[in-house]
Amino acid sequence: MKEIASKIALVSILFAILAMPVTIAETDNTPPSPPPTADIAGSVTAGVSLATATTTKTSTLTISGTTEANAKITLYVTADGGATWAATTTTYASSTGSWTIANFSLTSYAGQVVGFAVTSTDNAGNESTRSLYGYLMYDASKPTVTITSPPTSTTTDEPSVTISGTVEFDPWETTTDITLTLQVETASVGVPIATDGGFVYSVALSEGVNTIIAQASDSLGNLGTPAVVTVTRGASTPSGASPDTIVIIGVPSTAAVIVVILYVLFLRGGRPV
Ligand SMILES: [Ca+2]
Repeated sequence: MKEIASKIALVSILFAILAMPVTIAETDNTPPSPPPTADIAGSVTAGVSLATATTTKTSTLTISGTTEANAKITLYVTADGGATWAATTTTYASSTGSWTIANFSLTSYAGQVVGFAVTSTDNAGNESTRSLYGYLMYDASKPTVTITSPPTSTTTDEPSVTISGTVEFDPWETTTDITLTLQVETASVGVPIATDGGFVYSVALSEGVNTIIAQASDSLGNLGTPAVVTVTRGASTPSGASPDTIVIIGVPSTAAVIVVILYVLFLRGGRPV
């Protein structure tokens, strides 16, 4: 009897255990919505696609937006047109859902078109899909001008000198992005650049020392270091010529040649040249 009573007690305990309420924790596997694209704003304007990427010489990006309260925001960067995305920095949204990633440095991406996107991650670790901000390129490099001829400290009796040289610019730039200026004393002129970066231009000389400065900038205003040569014109002005007008001249046009001939005829009082 005692054995039967023990078995009954054991069975009762088992039933009691089975009758206990069981609590199973629910797992949150649902990722949050991605940060709304329309709410994302950046300190540097970005193009919405790779083809429309903007260019900037500002070295940092501040980006902000909204998401669900207290969620983690991760900034992703692609440098291969969106094929791969790398998580970079993170921040947390406020209790109202606003977030800001301030002064993200662009210097390590100089010269590359990079895309930016953000995700939202909830407290359970579920990460949303990416919301694209856009594409941009950081360009802080300046064009470089070299005057190859004449050498500095040149002396000449000629009333003008031909300046030749080269401009080096970034691979993503074309000559239309570059502005080249030649300055002789106080007069300056824009000079066309060949597709290979070369330039040839003739400038008039005053008597004495002429300081000639070549300087180039890109479309963002990155201004290169000036190249400088001095050319000294000797005092051998032919009698009758007028040396007091200093102008920058380019390749003479037919009209300019006609004007000069008429001027010489005028000086000679109509006598044959
Ligand atoms: Ca540049």
